[in-house]
Amino acid sequence: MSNPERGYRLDRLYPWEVQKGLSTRFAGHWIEYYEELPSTNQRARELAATSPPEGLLVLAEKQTAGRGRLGRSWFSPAGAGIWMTLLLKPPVFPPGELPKVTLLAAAAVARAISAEAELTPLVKWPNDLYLDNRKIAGVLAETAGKAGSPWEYLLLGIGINVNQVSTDFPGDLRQKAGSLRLSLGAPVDRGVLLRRCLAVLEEEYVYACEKGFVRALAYCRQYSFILGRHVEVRDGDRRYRGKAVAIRDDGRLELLVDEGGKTVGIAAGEVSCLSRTGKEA
Ligand code: BTX
Repeated sequence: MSNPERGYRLDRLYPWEVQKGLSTRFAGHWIEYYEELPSTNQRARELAATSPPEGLLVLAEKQTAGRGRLGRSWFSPAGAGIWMTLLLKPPVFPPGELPKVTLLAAAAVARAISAEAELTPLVKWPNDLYLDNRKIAGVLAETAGKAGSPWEYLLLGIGINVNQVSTDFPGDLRQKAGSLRLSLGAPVDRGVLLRRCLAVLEEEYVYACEKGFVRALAYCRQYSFILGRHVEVRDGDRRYRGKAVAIRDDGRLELLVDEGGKTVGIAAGEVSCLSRTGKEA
């Protein structure tokens, strides 16, 4: 419901307004806009089967079944955040590159937030952004396409908590989720931020297509939430505890494990930071 004290709920990310002043070559030149969708990634997957142009953006004011990784849900209330999926058609990325693509998108969104809101989000490998110890954004990168060429499209699903206040989050998220507004102390213009996200995403993507992921990975290392910290990583049934020492060039997290002092490279997983006593920090 609209609340006059929180005027942000009244604004909309209408495509014609988003596209005014958009400086990209293709990202966001076509926008499918919805007041409400189950999930922008799900809609993007349907669209991928119809051979859409590269750069198509699926945008929703609200998601009723927003998705995170491993079937988790992503809370996406109306008008408070940016919930979008950008369809790209990379010439070369095989599926094994998805972890790096995810980090690339996280780095691009972090750079866009730094530029527009003067905040410095940290990248929490493998796919989230944190500010003030709270999760403020997440990336869900997937592939899709016509039958027979399922890797034709890259679906970059991105959720950014922009203008929520803490009471906007349900109880289970209130302690761990943040928003740009909560960190900045003032609301942020979603349209301006969205334009900047599209510009930086396109720039990083074009750069990576030509020169690889070096630059995006360097950003993730420099502004990492976990490097140097003692962490637990859960990857399916496996659990590792140790110090996060590096993000490798292939996007894997390198962990110096507590037992045996060996290093392992982990492709995907859920990271919790531990205190010195070994408890979750
Ligand atoms: P993730 O699996 O890393 O994180 C999901 C977890 O994050 C949830 O289990 C919950 O604990 C927490 N969470 C849920 N919603 C929020 C929120 N709004 N803010 C902070 N924490 C939250 C992260 O997955 C990837 C999320 C991508 C979301 C985008 S939105 C547009 C696109 N469409 C779609 O369905 N998903 C993507």
